[in-house]
Amino acid sequence: MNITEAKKQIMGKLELDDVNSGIFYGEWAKIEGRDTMVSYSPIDGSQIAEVTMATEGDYQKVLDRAQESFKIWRDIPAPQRGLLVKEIGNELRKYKTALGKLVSIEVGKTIVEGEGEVQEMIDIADFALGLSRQFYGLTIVSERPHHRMYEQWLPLGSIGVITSFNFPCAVWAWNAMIAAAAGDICVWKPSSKGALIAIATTKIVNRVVEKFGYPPLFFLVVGRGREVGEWMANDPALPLISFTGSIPTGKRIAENVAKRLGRTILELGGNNAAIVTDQTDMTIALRGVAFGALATAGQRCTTTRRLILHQAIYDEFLTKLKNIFEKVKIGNPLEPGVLVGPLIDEKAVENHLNAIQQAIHQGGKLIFGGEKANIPGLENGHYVIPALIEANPDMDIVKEETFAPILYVMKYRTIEEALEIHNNVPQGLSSAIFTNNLRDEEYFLSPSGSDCGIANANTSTAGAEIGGAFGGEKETGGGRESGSDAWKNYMRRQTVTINYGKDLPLSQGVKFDID
Ligand code: UN1
Repeated sequence: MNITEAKKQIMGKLELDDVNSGIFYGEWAKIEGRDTMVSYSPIDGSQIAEVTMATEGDYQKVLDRAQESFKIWRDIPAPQRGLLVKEIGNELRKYKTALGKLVSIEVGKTIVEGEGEVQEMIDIADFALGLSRQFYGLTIVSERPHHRMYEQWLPLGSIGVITSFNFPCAVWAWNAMIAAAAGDICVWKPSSKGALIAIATTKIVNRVVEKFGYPPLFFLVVGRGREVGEWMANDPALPLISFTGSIPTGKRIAENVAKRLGRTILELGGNNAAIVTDQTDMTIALRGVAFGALATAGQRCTTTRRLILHQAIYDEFLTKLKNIFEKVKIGNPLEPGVLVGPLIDEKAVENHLNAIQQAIHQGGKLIFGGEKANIPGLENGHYVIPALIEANPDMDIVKEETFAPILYVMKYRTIEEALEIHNNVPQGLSSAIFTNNLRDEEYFLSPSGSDCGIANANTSTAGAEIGGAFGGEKETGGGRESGSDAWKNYMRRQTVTINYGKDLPLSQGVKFDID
């Protein structure tokens, strides 16, 4: 299917025009008088539509309205807030195909991955509904007679969510659905590469908010990253900034937010490795590594970028993996059967080519792919052939995250050595071991094992479920989003002490007799 045809199917359904407002402050800001940006499809380089960008005045209006909404929303009981989130999940179910296709058109994911993205939003809405009845706090015994202590969790405020192009709406939903159940208001700055997806998503969710008669809860500010990102990071009206993106930008945001003592959730780069031991189910390991390295054309934070193979299976595994790389279908992600779509833009293609050059220069051996891919009829798209490179763990390029399908392959002898190689990078997001050997698996999960936020056995580094807390250590930033108790980031904890006695005993036995 070509883009024109795909566009025809969905633009009307998603209420998108040739020129769209990128600013939602309770109503959509007018198109007139604002700069626009063009959204191009990485599939064929064609223009999809234009989007207006926010001025500083627009941003201020968003923040003012968000504060007004918060005053109402924070007092709605959490289980009722959950019912809104539930309905948003149901509405998204109706748009799974259309929004999923827009994800394919605007950021180049395959059709199944585009729909998977929307499924992730639906899943987190279900999760947040359940959570809305479970914002539990502890009760604490008091050292004083006739005193009671407990913890309660209260809404935090308006929160800023800055998302990346590669999960253009799912990562927003991880934040927004939990934040909404928690009683917060969400101000979203999407990647300009995924602006239309953000607009379509905001339209879908706001229809539900309006139907319930609530004030606007999900605001949108499309604009230049440098500008809007800085406004948000420096704004004390946003007690929390959740940022997904590169390590350098994350560091800048974190610094600015820290200057005003705000909170951050950072989900920055990953440089994830899979270890394959000598006792492995080859079929599972090959599938897991291929999916991890190739899905989303290597543009996931969780992409498998390093493969650490036991010497006994090294040659066999690599030959089989090379076969898969050779056969994998690269091309138009709207076509069924295609597994690797385009990179997001020409800069990403350059980064891919440069990283491979550097790897070779630093002593790596290119054993497959790496060049630009020419897809007939899609000459202006941004396609590359995934690369397999035999590398040495000390090469500088192996320690960097290149957002492209490049897999560095390394050899190990003992499990201890494998983990040393594994942990020898600045990032710490996801990791995997493929093994049937219990001792190797347990070593991988022990304190001497993987230093990542996510550690998987016999499944890929990529493709996490929303139920677990998602995020990583070291330069990945330490943030946790989506499942488990990540909701605590979006609320403020209050420790409460109640005296129901007829006296005022003080803690630590302190006496303060005023008569
Ligand atoms: C990301 O790349 O920022 O685990 C998120 C995965 C997806 C999320 C990735 N569920 O691969």
